[in-house]
Amino acid sequence: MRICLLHPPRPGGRGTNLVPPVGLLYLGAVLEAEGHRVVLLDAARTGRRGAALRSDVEAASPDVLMVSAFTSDIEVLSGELTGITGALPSGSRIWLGGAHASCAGAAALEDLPQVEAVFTGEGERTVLEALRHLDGGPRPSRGVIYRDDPRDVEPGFVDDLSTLPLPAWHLAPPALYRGLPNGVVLKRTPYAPIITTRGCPCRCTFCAGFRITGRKVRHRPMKQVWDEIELLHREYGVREIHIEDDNFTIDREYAAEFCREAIGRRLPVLFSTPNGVRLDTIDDELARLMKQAGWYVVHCGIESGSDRVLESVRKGTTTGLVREKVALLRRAGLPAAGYFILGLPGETEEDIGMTLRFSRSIGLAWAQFAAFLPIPGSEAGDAWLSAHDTEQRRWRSFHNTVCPAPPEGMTVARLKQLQRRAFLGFYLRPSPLLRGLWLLTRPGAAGRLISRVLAYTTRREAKGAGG
Ligand code: B12
Ligand code: SF4
Repeated sequence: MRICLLHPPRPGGRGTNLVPPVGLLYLGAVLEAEGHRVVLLDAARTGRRGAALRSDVEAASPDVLMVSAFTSDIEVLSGELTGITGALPSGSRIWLGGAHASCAGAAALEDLPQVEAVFTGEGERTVLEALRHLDGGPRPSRGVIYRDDPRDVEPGFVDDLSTLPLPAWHLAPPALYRGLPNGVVLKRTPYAPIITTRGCPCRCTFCAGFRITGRKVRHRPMKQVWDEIELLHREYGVREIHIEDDNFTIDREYAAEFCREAIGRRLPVLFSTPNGVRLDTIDDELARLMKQAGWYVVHCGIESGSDRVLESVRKGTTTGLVREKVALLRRAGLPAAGYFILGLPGETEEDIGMTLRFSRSIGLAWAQFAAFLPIPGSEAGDAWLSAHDTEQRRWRSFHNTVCPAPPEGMTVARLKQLQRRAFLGFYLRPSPLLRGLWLLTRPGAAGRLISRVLAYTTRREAKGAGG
């Protein structure tokens, strides 16, 4: 069959988070292995919308258009699908998977009337079963919700990651992805995201990762991971690898083994983990190994500088532990980048003040202050969404520069003001300022960095997107 994979345009045009859509590349690989003809349209990268995107889809003439979308993409995608549907050959269908589909489940069918089926969890197995169903096979028993039978079902997961082929990198050569990737800090281009493990057993209330990749941690065999890294370096000139696992260091031994392998192979590539690692999983030896392996920054999910809030969101860490581990990283020669969330449910201005002061007092090199997002499917997100009306649930505001869900008693404007204060207070100091200037020297980074700074310090409504 002819399959068109679509990474939709980000709200407002090209996003500042420009990452090859590795989930779609996994799907591309399993589809090609079954003999399907696959085209990828990455409109998040090209910025193509409206008539231009419609003609791209028309040229691909797919039997199935497979779309991967974040919740923040849904309103823009809905407009695009209205046009695209008319450009599809008769009898073709549109399927949706990815973050929004997995997090919202059957409700995603209401968001997008053109979609025939919504895929939840990891799609590599389910999508093949669903294609076989088009040829008369049985319907998949899990991982897909059809419009004509919109019951929530168990998500699909791949138990044994060693059975998966390498992502179809030829569909999205990394050199086409320029600018600021996830985590902002970048030393070398081209960069490429890879996944070494899937799943996270932790239960942070604000996170919906488990809806997509589950709570059970599964590893790819080390050899397969390194085959991919070697391929990326050799065939695509990649010089920096971004491990986008939910929690790369959750299995300390696996992470250490990865680092030892990197040290032994001596490939000229750098590493980072821009999705953030849990600080409680880092010890002296692992930090030293990461440094030797080629990490030059460690992004850390810190979330709050208030122990009361850390406990209420079930982070399972304390401010004391965070302070100790950031110091440990620095002793190993690794600057730390801290991720914080402002406006978590039940937070007060006093808690946020503690976070701001804490972020400046623990020796972080970089900090990012996201506003709480009520992600459907997460414990805190579902609680917020069920208590608020649809106008407040507009998906285009679903971005953490927009502060769509301030805690009880706080306005959107006030939370935005505190977010601005957090960024300015952190970065308007001599050493963070110098590091920011260093970033401007990175290829293609200046425009994106400036748009990102403006998004976090000024924006109240989602126009562009970035993280
Ligand atoms: C890396 C990452 C990013 C990266 C890159 C992701 C990308 N592909 O472009 C970047 C930095 C861009 C990003 C951004 C954001 N992210 Co993010 N991200 C992740 C993370 C950690 C891993 C995603 C990943 O690469 N997974 C690996 C690949 C293999 O999986 P996958 O892409 O999901 O694809 C698989 C399935 O979803 C499925 N599938 C995907 N598409 C399709 C399509 C079809 C048709 C089918 C059948 C199947 C299918 O099959 C694939 C293979 O198994 C997840 C956590 C998680 N556990 O998923 C959060 C996560 C998805 N992100 C999240 C959030 C909140 C955001 C932001 C909104 C944050 C912000 N800045 O405000 C933004 C939104 C995007 C934007 N506007 O920039 C949330 C949920 C989002 C939601 N419901 O929309 C998650 C779950 C984390 C959390 N805190 O809970 N993110
Ligand atoms: S925030 Fe990180 S540690 Fe917490 S549940 Fe999500 S992936 Fe796991």
